[in-house]
Amino acid sequence: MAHIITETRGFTGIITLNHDEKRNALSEAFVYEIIAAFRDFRRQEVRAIILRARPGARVWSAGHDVSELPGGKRDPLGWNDPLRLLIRTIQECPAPVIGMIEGSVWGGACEVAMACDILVITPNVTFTITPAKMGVPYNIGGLLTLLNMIPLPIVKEMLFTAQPLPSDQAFNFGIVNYVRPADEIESFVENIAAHIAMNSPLSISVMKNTLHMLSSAHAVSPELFERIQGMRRVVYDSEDYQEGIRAFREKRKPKFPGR
Ligand code: KFV
Ligand code: KFV
Repeated sequence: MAHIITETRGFTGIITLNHDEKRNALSEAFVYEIIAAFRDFRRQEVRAIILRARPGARVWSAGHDVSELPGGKRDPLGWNDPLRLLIRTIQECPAPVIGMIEGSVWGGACEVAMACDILVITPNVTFTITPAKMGVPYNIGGLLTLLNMIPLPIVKEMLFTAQPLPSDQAFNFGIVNYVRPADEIESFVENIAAHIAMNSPLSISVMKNTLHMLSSAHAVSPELFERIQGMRRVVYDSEDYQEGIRAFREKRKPKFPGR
């Protein structure tokens, strides 16, 4: 059964995450559905895409499907992990993606939001980035997605405390474009999409692509890359990682030994 709803309005494609029972957790199957919708919209040459949850959703997305994270001794966020595929799909989509967000956003779903080109949120939105609650070493590209949107001291606080960042702070830090009440957000976002659709899609897609290439143009030497991967490996091989995943499954607070 499909867990997303897609719709085209004029030149705008709308993807609505619709898997409330699992709080829109990003399982592989769910992510593949979303990616397929992006592919269809590309074929239809839509000029803007709105990525949203159902009206009134308390959780926009609960992030990575924790039940699908490996048990250990393997990179939990490798190149072809569903979360990585979804992030690249949004970044490589020629049309601007507007994240329309209501409710709480967790873990990898924060990165999905930060990969969007424009963010409009309701006042009840919180962003909570949780790998440290799970003993997960977030991946390099993923940290860069966050760093490109969130000022360094703020992203550090979010990563280290795993506490929610409320909407007003997200707005004040320039992380989101607008905060709008739930009953206005839809027409507000559709208006932005309509403005985009009136402009040249060729000009827009090249500028989007170029901005992405420029913002990800960090030179990392092979040695530095291997060093970071080596540090990450210590974490996903650790007892902390095992404990983090186990605690989540057992619905209890983790007790990290720190090794
Ligand atoms: N993965 C897998 N299943 C999840 C899930 C997740 N991230 N979040 C929720 N579910 C399932 C949950 O197990 C339950 O299934 C159902 O969704 C409803 O969740 O079969 P079940 O038992 O019915 P509840 O009952 O927890 O819902 P609620 O009381 O409304 O709380 C919502 C929420 C979002 C606050 C809570 O589900 C929650 O804390 N979820 C985990 C949020 C989180 O820490 N996400 C980060 C995942 S790790 C990650 O993204 C990454 C990349 N990383 O590096 O850490
Ligand atoms: N280039 C050439 N001529 C221009 C011009 C421009 N950007 N902007 C105004 N003019 C001329 C206009 O053709 C007219 O000449 C006179 O200035 C007064 O303009 O020989 P004419 O017909 O008397 P009006 O009548 O349009 O003045 P007004 O009604 O006061 O409106 C002002 C304004 C600024 C709102 C309007 O002129 C306008 O929309 N201009 C174009 C603004 C714009 O889109 N600029 C971006 C250009 S493209 C660009 O900069 C880049 C680098 N890019 O990549 O896209």
